[in-house]
Amino acid sequence: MSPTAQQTSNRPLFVSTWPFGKAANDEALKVFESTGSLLDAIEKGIGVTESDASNSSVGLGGIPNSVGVVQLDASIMDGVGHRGGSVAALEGVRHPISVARRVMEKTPHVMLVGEGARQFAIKEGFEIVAPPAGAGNLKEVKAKTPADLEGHDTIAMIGLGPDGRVCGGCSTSGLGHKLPGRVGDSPILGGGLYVDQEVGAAGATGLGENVMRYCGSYQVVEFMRQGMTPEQACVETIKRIARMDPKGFDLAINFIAIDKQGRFGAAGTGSGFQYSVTHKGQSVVLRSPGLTSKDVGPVGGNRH
Ligand code: SD4
Repeated sequence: MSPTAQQTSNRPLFVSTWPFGKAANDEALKVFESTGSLLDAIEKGIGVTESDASNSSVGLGGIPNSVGVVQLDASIMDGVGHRGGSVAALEGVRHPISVARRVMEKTPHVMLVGEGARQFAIKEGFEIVAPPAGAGNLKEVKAKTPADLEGHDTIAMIGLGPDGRVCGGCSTSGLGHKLPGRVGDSPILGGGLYVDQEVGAAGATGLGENVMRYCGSYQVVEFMRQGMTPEQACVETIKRIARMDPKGFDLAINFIAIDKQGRFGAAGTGSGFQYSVTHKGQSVVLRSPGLTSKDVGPVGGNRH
């Protein structure tokens, strides 16, 4: 079946955010074919985006915060065992997704932040790299504020294996010009990523503040548990958030989702967004439905 039918019986299946997710998915498929590990596939696939110096919103090439420092957020989840790991505000590491995986696999914890995450990475043998030249151009950076919301394009990747295993990962440098220490939705399990071995998985990209206040990815998975298709679940999650949020549909949020039957889908605010779908023999970039105020009744916040 073609991916445009929003369902495939081909496994593994990888779905990720944005057109740049296609190269990441392609690598994930390659890694799966050589290792048979869905977690390796997700980690190495996301690693491609993290290494892409031209990507200004993932990895060390990302836009720095308001004091000129790149702080990275990442998370990973394995449906089997319902395991998760994440890092936030991590500095100087090329592959935060790999550190998140180590947190999951080698510590009794789920999340490490800031200097603690960096020290853990060092202990685990990760190289600490100096920021790229120009990253700390304070004059230029200080002229902006977090409200400029520049450069927010995270990679979230979710995958379904031939044995029904569901895994996912997420990595970002977050909002450009954010306040130091700001953590977005991407490393928050249930926010920017959620995996449920009984149901499927979801991931988010966009303005994290508008995702994490609503446990967005968790909500998408819960809607799928209630019987919605992945696309319906993404759409209904955005509608629900827009109904409650004072900003209505002016949210800049997007979701991707897969379920255990190999159905997949996405939705975003405004004109929607592009996402990538890959399985053996096919790797495509699709456009999600977009949602605006005409798609739902009154929006803009709960009233008493
Ligand atoms: C964040 N959600 O830190 C991330 C950024 C992002 O598309 O996804 N941008 O808020």
